[in-house]
Amino acid sequence: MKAADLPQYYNMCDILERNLATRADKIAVLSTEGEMTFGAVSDQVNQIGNALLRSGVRFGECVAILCPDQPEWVTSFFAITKIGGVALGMNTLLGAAEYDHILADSRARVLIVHDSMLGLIEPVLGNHDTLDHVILIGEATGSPYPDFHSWIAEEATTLKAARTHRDDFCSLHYSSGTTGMPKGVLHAHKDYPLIAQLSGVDVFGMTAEDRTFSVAKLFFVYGIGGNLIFPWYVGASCVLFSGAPRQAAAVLKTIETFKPTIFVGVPTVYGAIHALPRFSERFDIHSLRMCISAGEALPATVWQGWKDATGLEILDTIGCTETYHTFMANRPGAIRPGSSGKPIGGYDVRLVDEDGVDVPTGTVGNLMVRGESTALFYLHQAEKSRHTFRGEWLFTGDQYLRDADGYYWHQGRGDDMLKVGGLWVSPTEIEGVLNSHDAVTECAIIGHHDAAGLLKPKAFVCLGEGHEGTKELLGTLLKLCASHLDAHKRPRWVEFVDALPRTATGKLQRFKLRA
Ligand code: 3UK
Repeated sequence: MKAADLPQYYNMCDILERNLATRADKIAVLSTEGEMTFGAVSDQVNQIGNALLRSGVRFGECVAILCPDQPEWVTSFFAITKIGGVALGMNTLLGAAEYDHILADSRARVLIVHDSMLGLIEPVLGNHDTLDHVILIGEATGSPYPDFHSWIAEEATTLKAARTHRDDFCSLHYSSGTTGMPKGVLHAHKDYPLIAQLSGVDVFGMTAEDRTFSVAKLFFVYGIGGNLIFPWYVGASCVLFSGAPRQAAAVLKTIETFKPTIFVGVPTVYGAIHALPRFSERFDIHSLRMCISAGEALPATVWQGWKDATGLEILDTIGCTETYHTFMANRPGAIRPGSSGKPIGGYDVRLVDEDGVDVPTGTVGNLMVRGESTALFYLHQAEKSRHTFRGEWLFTGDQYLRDADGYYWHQGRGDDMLKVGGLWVSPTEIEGVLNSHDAVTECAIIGHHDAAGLLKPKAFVCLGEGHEGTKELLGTLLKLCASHLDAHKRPRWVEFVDALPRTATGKLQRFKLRA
């Protein structure tokens, strides 16, 4: 599928509305907050769209959502795009300074906020004269802000979609980098059917019979793609989970209750679930036919443990906010555990050296991606945009190695790579060795300067229950490294820690370990 196959004037609310003729009465979304049919969703989308228009939102203006994953998040998102606005699903785990930046950078006119999150953002609301309305979902008694459901109650359930060009922007996603404030990535209406077809249908084979469930939240593009856009594009239902992503037992309980067929997970959650003793006997997860992973590399040991316990093979896939979704993936029946698989249809990748020259098979290079769903720039970031968006090609910042069979192996971020004794060292390789020890649940390698000021690998190690960071265990881990790694790759320091610092979306923050 190509963008040019879409009508020139296309509004992405078609992904919802294409279901109305044939399955308006089918359940579109399930959650502990209740369920809604495609017809009911469409009615509410139209009411919200009408309320936004009445509130003065015009074409191209931004409307922000700050809310846990629940039906109102979804209906608001489609309503904003339907009237030609730009939908901003805010990360629910940020601090006031970041919300302040995002409200200023996006110039959001309306904020739709859940009562449980209001306290996070309320201190900075007064800083923005571009923000006209704050609408509250949940308990609004005594609050100065209108209640969401009263705000839409009198609105008509019909609404004509704005005549958006397929290249008009319809959503804004803030991506937390390793440094600085989050960067805004704008996606166009055309990107939605593109990713749904290229990933949802062509790679994952989703059909109307499926039911998706994601631990990656809707504000994270991996989550909204896998758990909203892909299922609705084919008429499947999605399960929304408003809980914290790392509560392994709650995730299993949700699977048992709502019986999804497709699980959209991240490596840390697969690891946390696998660490629960006899989890596959204690919880009924037989409804699952497919497990997807992304966000960071899925260690082969986690892949194998999951397969042994459940019989299911996790598909490790990689995407990024800039391409919106997946561009490389392991395909069912052709999995190389520990690899990111191969490029998917619609995307080309290259591995290049520092001068932009393609590197040969077996050599680590910088990953570049080309595909039609790629964003054009970072909002208000000319400098960073020039570095990342290089004509048709996107510079991902990832380091990869392609093997002789064409599979791609992640070697860490470009900025995480270490040069030790003049030789490249990939943190991932050392972590793989440490992770292979039974006592280790997760670990991270960073570069640390020794007394002579030379960069050497340092390990931060988390241990499973019943294990202690004794001298004996330290010796065992160092011996393990010595037997599997070249001398320059062996960690010179090992620090036992309770947890590794991670971003709201679960990515390891190596810069915090370096600090
Ligand atoms: C890293 C991976 C190794 C990699 C995302 C699937 O994660 C997503 O988007 P983000 O913008 O981060 C992108 C960066 O994350 N990464 C993601 N997946 C993997 N590294 N193996 C993987 N499987 O550094 C990449 O550049 O937050 C993931 C679909 C859509 C997405 N946006």
